[in-house]
Amino acid sequence: MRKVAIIIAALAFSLSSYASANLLTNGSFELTGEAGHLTGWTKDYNDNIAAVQDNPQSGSWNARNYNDGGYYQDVAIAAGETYQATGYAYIPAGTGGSPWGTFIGLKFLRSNGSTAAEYQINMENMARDIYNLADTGMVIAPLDAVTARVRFGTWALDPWDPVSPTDFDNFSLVAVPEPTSLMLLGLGLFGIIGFAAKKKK
Ligand SMILES: [Ca+2]
Repeated sequence: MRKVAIIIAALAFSLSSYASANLLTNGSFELTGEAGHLTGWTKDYNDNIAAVQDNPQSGSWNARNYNDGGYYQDVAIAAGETYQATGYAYIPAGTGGSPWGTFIGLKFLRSNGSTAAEYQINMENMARDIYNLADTGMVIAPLDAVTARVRFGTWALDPWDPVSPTDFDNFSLVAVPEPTSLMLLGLGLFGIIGFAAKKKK
């Protein structure tokens, strides 16, 4: 019976990690590497984002945008599967010119780099001086998509500048298990329990 308990515990653990594993590298900006605390992220446009220790949502580090600029991270995904991207942005009180915007987004890309689907959460009208959550909800990767691109940044249209600085932290991209695969895993667990109970008799 003890063996079975271990197997069930292992299955439950793998199930919970499957449901919640963050596919992003360094989504919290706490890791350091060849690109400092922005390791894992790639510049999208402009040179105004740095990792700082001034205003983390958690941990010690966050990404800070000093004017306008964007970063992204690409992750290989499975077409047709369900994903969910989340992240947090902090816009201080103050006036920026208009038009400008702060966003957190998710793109699904084809193998040739073209966009198959795009989700963008615009955050400039959310509450100031707090971290606000951006959540794509559960979205299905198009059948011709091979990559998920998680993006964040602030854009401005010359001569207007955004409210500055804008802080970002705690990005996550997770694969959401389908109800059918969850059900199969559950049935597997019941099967093991049933087998163990029968064996004990
Ligand atoms: Ca952090």
